[in-house]
Amino acid sequence: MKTYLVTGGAGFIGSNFIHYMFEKYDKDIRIINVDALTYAGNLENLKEVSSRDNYTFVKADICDKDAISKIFEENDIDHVVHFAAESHVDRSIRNPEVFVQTNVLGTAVMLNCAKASWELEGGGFKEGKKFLHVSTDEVYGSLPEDGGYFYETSPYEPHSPYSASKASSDMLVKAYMDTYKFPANITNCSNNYGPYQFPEKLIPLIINNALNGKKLPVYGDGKNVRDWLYVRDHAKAIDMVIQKGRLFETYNVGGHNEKQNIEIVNIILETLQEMLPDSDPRKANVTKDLITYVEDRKGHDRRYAIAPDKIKAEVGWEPETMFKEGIRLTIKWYFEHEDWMKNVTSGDYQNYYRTMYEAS
Ligand code: NAD
Ligand code: TDX
Repeated sequence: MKTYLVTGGAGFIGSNFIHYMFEKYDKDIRIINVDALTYAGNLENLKEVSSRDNYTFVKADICDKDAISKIFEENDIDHVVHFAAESHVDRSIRNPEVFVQTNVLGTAVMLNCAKASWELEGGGFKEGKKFLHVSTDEVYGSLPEDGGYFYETSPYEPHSPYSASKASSDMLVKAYMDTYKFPANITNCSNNYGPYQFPEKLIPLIINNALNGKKLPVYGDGKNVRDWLYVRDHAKAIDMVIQKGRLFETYNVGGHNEKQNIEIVNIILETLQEMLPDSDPRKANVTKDLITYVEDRKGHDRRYAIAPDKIKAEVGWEPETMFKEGIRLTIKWYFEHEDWMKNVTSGDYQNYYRTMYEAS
């Protein structure tokens, strides 16, 4: 039985990954989830798995060397799946330090503890171990509007404090692979959407605001392009890279689904109109009049697009969920989880929202 140490498993992608893994492998794996439960971590995301014998939650900060090495001392970890990070670009523009702390230092602690636990006395590493570092396409910078893709060989050119911190963490993983032959893979994925995404990110923010008749803030001219991937497809890609990816390689993961932000907002409005019954009073709120162009994000990258050719050729992964289907599944999930949204938008979220969108 393989033991997975998942970091950041109480966040958006981490919790989707844990659900995916238990649905696929059921009792044949063990998962230890280590998460500091920042504003973005929510144990409610995992309530269906929390009573499993083969699931353990540890509340700890990945920067805490003692706590992390204790997990490695007490368990024979086969695979680390490293999601834990500060993940929101706008927050990184306002408060970069915590991004360096968690994303760079935290990754260094995870690498060091895994290395110490996995290395053999005579050199090399125990058989079958792997550290999967979950990263982003934002490390490659921005593409021109009229073409081009990010490949694994594209140069790193991060612009935001978030992407600079993720690029630094990728470089650390690369340095461990080059220096120690540390068994790892890096995946660089495009924008995810789906259940359990915190409503600071574009898609859940627009769904939530539209349902509440609140303005829909679109940065700049709304024509920035992102390449959207349904989160379950990302979870599957990570599992496949753990199983089949060649050690020391990087794999780009993307949806072949480029859309301008304004297109995303319009699709959400149209889908909400289709899905809400006429009897639902919220239906009247959902109109294009809510769209409000606001000041652009500082240093806003214009376009991201992934060429997922390598992961398809070597690992056999391809995106499966078409955007039309994925956005319906996502909206349906938010319809069915109104309490989840109420809980995460109470308290601190209100302060964040006021400072971010209503202060100027
Ligand atoms: P998220 O913000 O939803 O979740 C992050 C999780 O990490 C939370 O549960 C939080 O409590 C935890 N965490 C934060 N700091 C921690 C610390 N110091 N110690 C332990 N736990 C800590 O993020 P997400 O969107 O699920 O992203 C997960 C990973 O995937 C990140 O590394 C991110 O860079 C990467 N990624 C995200 C996307 C995307 O579209 N969301 C795309 C590509 C890559
Ligand atoms: O209110 C908004 N209005 C708006 O126009 C918000 C929150 C965003 N936007 C724009 C900015 C981006 O062009 O929408 C686009 C998507 O924004 P986010 O959802 O904040 O995602 P992005 O900045 O592209 O980064 C995401 O994808 C890559 C994740 O947050 C990162 O963690 C991941 O690495």
